[in-house]
Amino acid sequence: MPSLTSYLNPMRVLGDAWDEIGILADRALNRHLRLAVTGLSRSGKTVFITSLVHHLVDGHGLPFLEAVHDQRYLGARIVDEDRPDRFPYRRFHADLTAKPPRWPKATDRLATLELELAYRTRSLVLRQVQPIQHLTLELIDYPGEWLLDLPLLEQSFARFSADALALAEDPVRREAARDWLEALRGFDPEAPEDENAIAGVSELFRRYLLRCHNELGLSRVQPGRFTNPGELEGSATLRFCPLPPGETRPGTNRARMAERFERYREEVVRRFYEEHFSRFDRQIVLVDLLSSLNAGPAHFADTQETLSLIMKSFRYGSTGLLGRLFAPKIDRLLFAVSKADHVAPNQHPALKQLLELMIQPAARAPRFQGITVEVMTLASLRCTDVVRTEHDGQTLSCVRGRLKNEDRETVLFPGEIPPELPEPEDWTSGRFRFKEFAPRRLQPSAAGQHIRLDQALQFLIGDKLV
Ligand SMILES: Nc1nc2c(ncn2[C@@H]2O[C@H](COP(=O)(O)OP(=O)(O)O)[C@@H](O)[C@H]2O)c(=O)[nH]1
Ligand SMILES: [Mg+2]
Repeated sequence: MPSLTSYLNPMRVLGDAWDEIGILADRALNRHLRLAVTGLSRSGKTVFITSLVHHLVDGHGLPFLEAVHDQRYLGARIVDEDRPDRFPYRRFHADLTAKPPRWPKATDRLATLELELAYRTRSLVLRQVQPIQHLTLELIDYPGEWLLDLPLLEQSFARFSADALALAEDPVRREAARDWLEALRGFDPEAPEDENAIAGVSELFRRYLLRCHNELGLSRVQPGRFTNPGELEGSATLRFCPLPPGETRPGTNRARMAERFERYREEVVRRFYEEHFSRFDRQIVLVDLLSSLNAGPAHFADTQETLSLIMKSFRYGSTGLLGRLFAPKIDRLLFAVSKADHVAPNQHPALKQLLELMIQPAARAPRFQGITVEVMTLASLRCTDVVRTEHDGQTLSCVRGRLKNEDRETVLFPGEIPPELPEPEDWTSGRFRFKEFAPRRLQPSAAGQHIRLDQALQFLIGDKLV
């Protein structure tokens, strides 16, 4: 209850009244919040969702989530856990709580998980009628690679082909593309349709993209379902590849490939935007910035390019060209550097600033005026401690943890994060040495198992728990 003094303070009374009206207005809307979690492969989506649910079940270790801080949060339960498209929380949770714990296996498709959160409202009016309120939180995990397909919506098969062929000439990619390009020289697009020949050359194209994605670690790899097929694994829809220019005559190899490209564009890309993306309320994009710094300037540039493509998705529908029909309704968007436990906390401000610089140009665009964009650094599962060591009379902040596939703990100095966008000459050899850590076992009801997961939650859902 507000204290006596607050009744005597007119500003405070007004503030409380606004708060009350805000809560009541919110309660008139539906109590279902769709929070999408995305990021490129291995950016940390699975671990993020698993840790999030682990903590939300009883609200432990989340002091920065206001409802928890105010002791109004009561807990969460998973709804309809056994539906086939569900995020396999139990399995991933079992991985992280096993002795010894292991990182969950990679996933490549859209999966959802529904939680029902219970909390006590702070509304004076609602407290009289229904003091315990519920919010259904739907978490949607989907590969960020799918967002990179957005430009295909505006492209013809000829245009897609020209762009992809030019990209395959890039010095970083040329070698990986060799087998496919060679097969393409022996492939006649104007010949009568031959499904075997089409399948052969398309498969080499797919292998080229897989090499770019898995071995070279590049993220601009289109079409996204070739590397992250999800439910399209093995489907004929994926049997096409870019072709050199030429006229499309019916009954030819080219005609069949062009038709499949169009089907991909309409039934895969457009459908994803219509059925999923345009229905999300909030979105977190996880970025494994440390890995891209580790991999060098070409990868860093690729990540930057990728982020600006991803940003375009959120402005999607604001141009007349694509129509406003399924413009996203997202009102809060969080870009988060994941795995921040790879570096000491004194590096976190620079890490955050670096990501801010990377997304800033796109975030200033007009469509973003209705979206609150926030940038953060976090670790869903903290696997390290900080130790300070002396080196040449200087104090260094190092991290201590067990490296992946090693038995003992190691102390290492992972390198300094540049607070500015690094120039090519800044990449002196061995400047960044971020190593992968083994997971620490997720404990029930313990504090300090993550970094800023609660602050991320406060931004993403905190305003709905009032
Ligand atoms: N140290 C650390 N490593 C993490 C964290 N989150 C993810 N990782 C690492 O990143 C890998 C990929 O994470 P995952 O959640 O499977 O990525 P996804 O492909 O985006 O779902 C894991 O296997 C871990 O090695 C974290 O919070 N801290
Ligand atoms: Mg995953």
